[in-house]
Amino acid sequence: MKKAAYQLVAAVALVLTPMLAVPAQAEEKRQTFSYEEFRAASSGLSTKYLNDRVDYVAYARELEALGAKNIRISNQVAGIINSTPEEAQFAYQLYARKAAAAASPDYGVMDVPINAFTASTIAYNFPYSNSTGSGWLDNTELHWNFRDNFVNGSAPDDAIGIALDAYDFNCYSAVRTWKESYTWDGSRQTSQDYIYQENLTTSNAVWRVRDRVSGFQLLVDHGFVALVLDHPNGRSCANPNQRIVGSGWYEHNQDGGGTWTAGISFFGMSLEYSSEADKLQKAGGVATIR
Ligand SMILES: [Ca+2]
Ligand SMILES: [Ca+2]
Repeated sequence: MKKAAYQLVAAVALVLTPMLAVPAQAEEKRQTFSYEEFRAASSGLSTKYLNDRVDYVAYARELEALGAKNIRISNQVAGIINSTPEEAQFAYQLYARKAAAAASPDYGVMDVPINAFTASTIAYNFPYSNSTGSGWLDNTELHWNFRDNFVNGSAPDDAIGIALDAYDFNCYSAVRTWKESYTWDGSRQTSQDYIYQENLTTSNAVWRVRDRVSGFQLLVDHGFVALVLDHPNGRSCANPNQRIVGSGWYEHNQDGGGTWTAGISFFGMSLEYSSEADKLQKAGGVATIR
């Protein structure tokens, strides 16, 4: 049935093509999104593919269907460094099998189990067009996921950081950040996403994650934040296809109080706490675009 329908569409398209004669440029434009449209179209993919059951390949295929290119993935704990989705998936499956075979979970610094959460850096770009122009948007994202049965969020807020290596300001400009968080079953309370931007410069950003439990659910079971560079078409600059290099970190803390201040650079993120808390930081790791 599907094949027949496809053949029919193909046949109709063949007949109509000379009549429509759409200019190539208009055809291309119709297939690109604004940033907001891209985010709306990709909403929910992290629940589908980057929650407790991880499928980097299927995730990447869906992003690519929306125009994403150059997808690279890092997940330092799983030994994944700037890998293609296929390489990342292979390594992740080995890691997950080993972790499942371990008799009991290891414990990290203080009392946060080492397998409480994972952090991945995912980098890619996609073409955009909107009312002001067109170009490419270079995304560096930090995705986190707590085990669905890990329900232990508490003060102070968790922290996420993303930092970029030096890039040519004449070619690129940091335009925006993005944030999404979900409960274990993919529910998203859009009126309250529990993520607050702490700091934003041209090369890094820090967010606070209000990891709280309600109704036996961790409100921020999984999600991501993104730091996005705009690469407009038609800029004259020395290196228009420079490799963008970014890295991300997630630090979970619990059973403490007070607050923290964050220091961040391309080489790492460190938090200074006003009072003691159980904590564990994981690095997504370095991922590049182009
Ligand atoms: Ca989860
Ligand atoms: Ca916390």
